[in-house]
Amino acid sequence: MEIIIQQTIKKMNRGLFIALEGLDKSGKSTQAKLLSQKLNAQKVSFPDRTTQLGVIISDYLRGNKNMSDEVIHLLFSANRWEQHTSIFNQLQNGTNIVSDRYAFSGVAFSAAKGLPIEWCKAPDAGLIQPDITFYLTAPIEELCKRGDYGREIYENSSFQHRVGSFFDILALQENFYKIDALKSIDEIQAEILNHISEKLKNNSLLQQKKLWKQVL
Ligand code: Z5A
Ligand code: MG
Repeated sequence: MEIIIQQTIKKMNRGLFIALEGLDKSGKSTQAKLLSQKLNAQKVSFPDRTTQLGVIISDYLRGNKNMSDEVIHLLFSANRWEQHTSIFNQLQNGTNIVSDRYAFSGVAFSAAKGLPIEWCKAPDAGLIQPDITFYLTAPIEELCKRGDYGREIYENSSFQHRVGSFFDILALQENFYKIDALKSIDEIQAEILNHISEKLKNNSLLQQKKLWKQVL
């Protein structure tokens, strides 16, 4: 199936931009890695901890740096703008991009702290809008059991519930494709590829769009 997808994307004259969003430990990074291999895509991750801003963000997430909710929100957004031109150019050159988290994480996490949703969206308005966004979700009580849960400051269950409710709101507003994160890794990957293939059958992906231009 991935070969048919790649051939269809080639006819679009630009790359496809896919974002993976969702709750902590829902398997975004696992799926992003597999999908980027299958679609011969460039993988990007947010936060991008490799830049100077990313190092500050990483210190904050590990509890080593205090910052106001507004300042850390703007840093997360700036960390995406750092990659904007590179993502834009790669898409124009026909390279597919798979993004492990994107601006929707920014909104869900900061809104969960009490910042207004429209305020949270504003600094990311004008970034490239993903063509398809997958939303991996499952009961937090199940996801807590996975991997190294609890290492970073946001990984506690009451905060994650609030984050989840804002992801649910965004899922409706932004037309995310929702995936049950408790399925097996292979089942989820197959569902993702299937949905991409279905989306490519209509013309809705022809125009590259920008995020939230209307909020400015
Ligand atoms: N944040 C923010 O506040 N504002 C922003 O703008 C952005 C982010 C962009 C760090 O993100 C934090 O930054 C994050 C949001 C906030 N908050 N927290 N906490 P991060 O992306 O760097 O976080 P992470 O450490 O990579 O965790 P994660 O992304 O939440 O995990 P994941 O990528 O979704 O899951 P995974 O690493 O692929 O898998 C987790 C474990 O589950 C691992 O052991 C896998 O082998 C296992 N796994 C994966 N899939 C499955 C299935 N299907 N079944 C069973 N087990 C599985
Ligand atoms: Mg991850």
